[in-house]
Amino acid sequence: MSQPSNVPVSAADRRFMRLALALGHRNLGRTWPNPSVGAVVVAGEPGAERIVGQGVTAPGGRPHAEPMALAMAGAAARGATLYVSLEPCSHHGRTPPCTDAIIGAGITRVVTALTDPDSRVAGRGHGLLAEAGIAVTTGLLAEEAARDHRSHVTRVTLGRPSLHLKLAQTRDGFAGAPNERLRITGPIADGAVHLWRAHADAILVGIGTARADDPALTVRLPGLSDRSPLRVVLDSSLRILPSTYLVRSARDVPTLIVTTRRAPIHAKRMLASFGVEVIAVDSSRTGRIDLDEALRALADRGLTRICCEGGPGLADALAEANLVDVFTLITGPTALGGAGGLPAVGAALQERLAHGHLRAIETRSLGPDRAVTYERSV
Ligand code: AOF
Ligand code: ZN
Repeated sequence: MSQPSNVPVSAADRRFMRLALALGHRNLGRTWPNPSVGAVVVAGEPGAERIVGQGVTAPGGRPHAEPMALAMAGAAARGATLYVSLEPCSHHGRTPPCTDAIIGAGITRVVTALTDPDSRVAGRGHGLLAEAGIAVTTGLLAEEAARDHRSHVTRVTLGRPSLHLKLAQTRDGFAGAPNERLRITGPIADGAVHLWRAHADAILVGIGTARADDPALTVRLPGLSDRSPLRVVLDSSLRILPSTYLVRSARDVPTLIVTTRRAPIHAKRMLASFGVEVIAVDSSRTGRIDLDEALRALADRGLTRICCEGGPGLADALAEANLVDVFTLITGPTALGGAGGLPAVGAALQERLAHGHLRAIETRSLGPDRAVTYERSV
């Protein structure tokens, strides 16, 4: 099979790929089990380019981005360039492969950001396009694309979803004061958290947080209130109470509880009567939920992007099990001093940070709060 020829890319190529990435970014959290891909069709000579089509993977994962962009372009796709944030698929799924649609539309150049690691594609998409005489350039803005497609790559290569851990701490490092509900972060940081939620397939918390904070874990941003993802609680012995908001509101926003096989049957029945789904996985040697198994079970259901909102106990267990792909630590302006309770960053997470397993990639001011985001370095 002929291989793609990597011709030099121009500033315009970068601009159009940025647009494809931005389009794909929009539907993050809505396309699982599929990745959210962006595609742009550009016609015209260099210096006089016109965007004639755009597409993003539809909610639920189908149609794919490329046929949407090609349909918008119509006859203008003939002789045009297609920019796409992931290698076009070459397999016969629920619809014919995107490579057929691209060749059929008369596209003469394809620029992609990332090779699709899905074993049904894995370079075959690029190869088929090149074989059809299309000029193929790969790897443009690959680093940016790898961030948005991290979930797809992790699910396909490791069989688990990607995990973004978020923790808030006081200025002196506490997760909060004992026996007291304390707001650590302000409204601007809360807005950022809600946007992460909207871009996740599921939000994960431990039973400690579910009981202590009684959170809603919904997206409350104007225009995005329909983007609340699935809410997942890890609860090894089903200690969750029917009065918990996550249980009471399960008919409005789906809630899934992951437990162990030793959970009492009456608790399962109670939860089912509220519309809460319960799945059981193996427990670890210490009798707690095996986190690898729990994440695998979520991936088996098609979930690819998990945002974990704590608390500190679950966060540290995830760090210990080496399951944290991205970590955001938000620090508020208030110090608790002697009134402080549990430290937000536990020993295992501290160690991962100290040894550079998680390295800082971004620092943002969110009103009076500061958010540092770290990424897995290997
Ligand atoms: C594309 N464009 O917009 C997306 C792609 O189950 P299917 O048939 O929909 O195929 C899913 C696979 O297609 C998925 O695992 C990934 O490899 C690819 N996703 N490919 O050409 C798109 N979302
Ligand atoms: Zn496709």
